Amino acid sequence: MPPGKVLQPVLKMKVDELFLCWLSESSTQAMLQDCLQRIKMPGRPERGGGDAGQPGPPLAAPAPACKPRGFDGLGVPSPAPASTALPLGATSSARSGPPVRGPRRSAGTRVVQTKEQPPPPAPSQSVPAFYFPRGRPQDSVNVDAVIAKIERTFAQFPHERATLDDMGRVAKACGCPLYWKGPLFCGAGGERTGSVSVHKFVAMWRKVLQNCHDDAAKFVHLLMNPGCNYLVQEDFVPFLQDVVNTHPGLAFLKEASEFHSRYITTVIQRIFYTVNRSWSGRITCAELRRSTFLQNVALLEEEADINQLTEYFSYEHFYVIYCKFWELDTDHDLLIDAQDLARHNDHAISTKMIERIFSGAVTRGKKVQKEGKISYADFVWFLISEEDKKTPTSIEYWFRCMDLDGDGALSMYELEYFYEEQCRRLDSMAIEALPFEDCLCQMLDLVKPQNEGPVLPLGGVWLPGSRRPTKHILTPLTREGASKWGPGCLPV
Ligand SMILES: [Ca+2]
Ligand SMILES: [Ca+2]
Repeated sequence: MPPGKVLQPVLKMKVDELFLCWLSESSTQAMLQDCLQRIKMPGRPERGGGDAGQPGPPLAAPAPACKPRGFDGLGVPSPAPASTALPLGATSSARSGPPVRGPRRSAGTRVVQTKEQPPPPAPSQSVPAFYFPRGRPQDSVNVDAVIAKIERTFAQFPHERATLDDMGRVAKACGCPLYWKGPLFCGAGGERTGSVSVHKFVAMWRKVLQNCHDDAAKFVHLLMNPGCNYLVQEDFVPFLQDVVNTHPGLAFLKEASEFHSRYITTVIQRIFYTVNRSWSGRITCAELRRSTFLQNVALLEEEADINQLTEYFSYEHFYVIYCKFWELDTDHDLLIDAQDLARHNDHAISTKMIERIFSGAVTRGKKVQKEGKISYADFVWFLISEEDKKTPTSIEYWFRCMDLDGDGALSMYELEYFYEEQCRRLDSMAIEALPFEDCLCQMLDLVKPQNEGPVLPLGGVWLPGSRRPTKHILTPLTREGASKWGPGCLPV
C-alpha cells in the first residue's frame, strides 16, 4: 500500500470481517463479559480469568468494551502468546499507516507477524448479487442480432423512418408485445417529430437492452420522463391513446373523440388503483413487476373483445363508472361535491363517511379539495372501492377513511363514530339497529386481531366473567357500558 494511503473500501470490509471473526471467539467473549462485569461492579477483582477457566487474553483497559464497533477495539486484546492471532494479524497489516497504540507493542506484534498467514476466503466475495432493480441480466440476449433485425425492418420503410403506424412491426422485431408500439414510438422521441429514424431508434433500443433486463424495467424506461425512474399518471397517456386509436375492440370509440380522455382517465386510475400499492402516485419498476399489468398489455394483442380484459381495459366497466358519475354530476363540469356524492346509491353512504372522502384521506386532487369537490378520477377510486371491498386497495381505501387520527389503527372510538350515524338513520326508518357491541363482536370474530392493542387501544373494557374476553369488549364511549363495567376492567 502506498504511504499516505489509508484504508480502501475493500480492505475495510476485510477488517470488518476479521473483527467479527475475532469477536465470535469464545476467549474474546469471555474477556468482554469480564469487562462488562467490571463496568457494572467497579469493585470487582481485576481478572475474571474466564468462566470456564480458559486463559483468555489480558485486559488492556475496560474502555473498549463500551464501544464494540470501533476499530480501536481491535487494538485492545493484545493477546497472550497462546491466544488467537488472526484478528490482530489483519489489524497490524491493515493499520500500518497510523501510529500504533501503546498496548500493541512488542511481543504481541511479533507473535502476530510470525503467525501471519494467507487470509481465509472472504464470505462477502462469494455472495452472489441479489438486487436487480432493473431486472436480472440475461446472458442469452444477443443485442447485435436484435439490432440487425430492427434494421432490416426499418429498411422496408421510406427513408428508413417509421411512423406510429409502422411501430407494430418494429415492436415485433424488438420481441415486444404489439401494444408496446406506442411506448416504443414515444421512447424514441417519435411524438415530437411524427416519425423515428432507424439510427435514433436503434440507439434508444440498444440503451434499453443494455440497462433494462426485464419487461417492467423496459416499459418504465420507455414511458418515463428523463431523469425519473418511475411513471406518473400522465406518462400512460401516449400508450393508452394508441390503444384507443388502434385496438379493434375500441373501433366504435374512434369517432367519439370527446370520450377518449374519459376512457383514458378511467384506465389510468384503474392502473394506479391496482399497481401503485404504495399510494405514492409513482409506479416504480418493482411495483409494475409485482402486478399483472404487463400481462394484460400483452393480452390486448390476443383479445379482440376488450371487455374481456376486466382488470384495466374493459370498455363496459368504463361505461358503468362514467354513467354513475354523470348521474351525480348534474352540471357536468366533471366535479362533484359532497351533496352530489351523497345521492350515490340512494344515499347509502353516511355523511360522516362522505366528509372523510372529501377530507383528502383518499383523494389526490388538492386543488379541488379546497373547493370541496372531487374530480372524476377521484370518483373512479371511490366507485371501485365501493363495488368491490375485497381488494387490497379497497380495504385500504375504507381503512384510511375510518382511521380518523391517521395512526394506522382503527380504535373503537373511530368505529363507533361511524356507527352512530347509521344507527340514527336506521332508527328514523323504524329499523332496529344491531347494538354496537354486537357489531364489534362480529368484527372481532371476522378480523381476529392477533394483538387487540392496535385495534382496540385504550378504550377496551373486558366483560367480567367472560370466557372469551376478546369477543366481549365494550367502549367507555358507550355511557352505559362505562358505568356498568367501570374503569377497573380496563385491560390497559
Ligand atoms: Ca358538478
Ligand atoms: Ca386510528
